[in-house]
Amino acid sequence: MTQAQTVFASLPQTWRVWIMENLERACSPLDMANSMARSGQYSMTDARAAIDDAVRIRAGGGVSGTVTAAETAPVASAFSSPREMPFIDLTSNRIAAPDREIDVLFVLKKPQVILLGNVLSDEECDAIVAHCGSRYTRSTVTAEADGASVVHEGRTSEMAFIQRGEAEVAERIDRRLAAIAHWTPECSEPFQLQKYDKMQEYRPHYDWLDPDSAGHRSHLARGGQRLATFVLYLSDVAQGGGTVFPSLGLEVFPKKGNALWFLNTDSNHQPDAQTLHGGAPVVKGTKIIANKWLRQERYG
Ligand SMILES: O=C(O)CCC(=O)C(=O)O
Repeated sequence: MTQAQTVFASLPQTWRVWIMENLERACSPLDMANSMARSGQYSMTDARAAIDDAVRIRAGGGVSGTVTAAETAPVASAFSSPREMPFIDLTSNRIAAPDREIDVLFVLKKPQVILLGNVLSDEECDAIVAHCGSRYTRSTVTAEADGASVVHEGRTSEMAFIQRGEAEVAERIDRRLAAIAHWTPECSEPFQLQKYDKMQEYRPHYDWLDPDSAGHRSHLARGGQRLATFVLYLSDVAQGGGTVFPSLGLEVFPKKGNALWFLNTDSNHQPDAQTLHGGAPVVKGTKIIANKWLRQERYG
């Protein structure tokens, strides 16, 4: 039987075991290649080649670092094609959602950041805010170590959730956002409201979940990566409270009924480091937003 040396075979035993174990656990090959590249020991090209070799070895039932001639036959690479992404149709300056005409106010192409106007009526904003009444509690973030929800000095706002099926107005908006993003509502998290009073803020952070963080992995297991974010502005703010993107030199000010959209990943569902963003301190007024995160898979 003809055998060929593979990139996989050239790896130390620890990496070979790591790759095989992660493939066995159905981890995303791209997440794995990213982790290998981030270790500083391998280029992305070598990491991808090694993982492709391992996929072929598994498919052929091989266990060693070599592959048979049959296994070297051309097969689709685990990395070959971009994956399905939510998207906003920008062919017109107005988007016809099933129950509302939405304005496209600005578009940043890369990373994609889009400001949409007239997404919610004043009444819808007020109804969402009224629905949450006084149920707010201090906002939390996901701890990197164990995935727990913890209070953090960088996020000083208060938060409240609206679970799926809880309020007709939220369901209606959920369906509208899903239509705008060409994504199923089930592949998204419930609305998370954030209320910022004077000087409250959320310092710059990422919305994507880090596959290399133990704490984020348990969240990734429930619905996969956060591919896109909608920030719905439910109130006007007299001063401050913009959504800031420090790497892009961009600040978007809240306007009741508008929605900010951005993609958190590239077309291969890999985290985009340029999407660093935050909520600047409110100087005058109260800022209320609702976050909607679109996931790779069904959530919850
Ligand atoms: O407050 C904002 O404008 C952004 C909020 C945000 O980034 C978040 O809650 O993840």
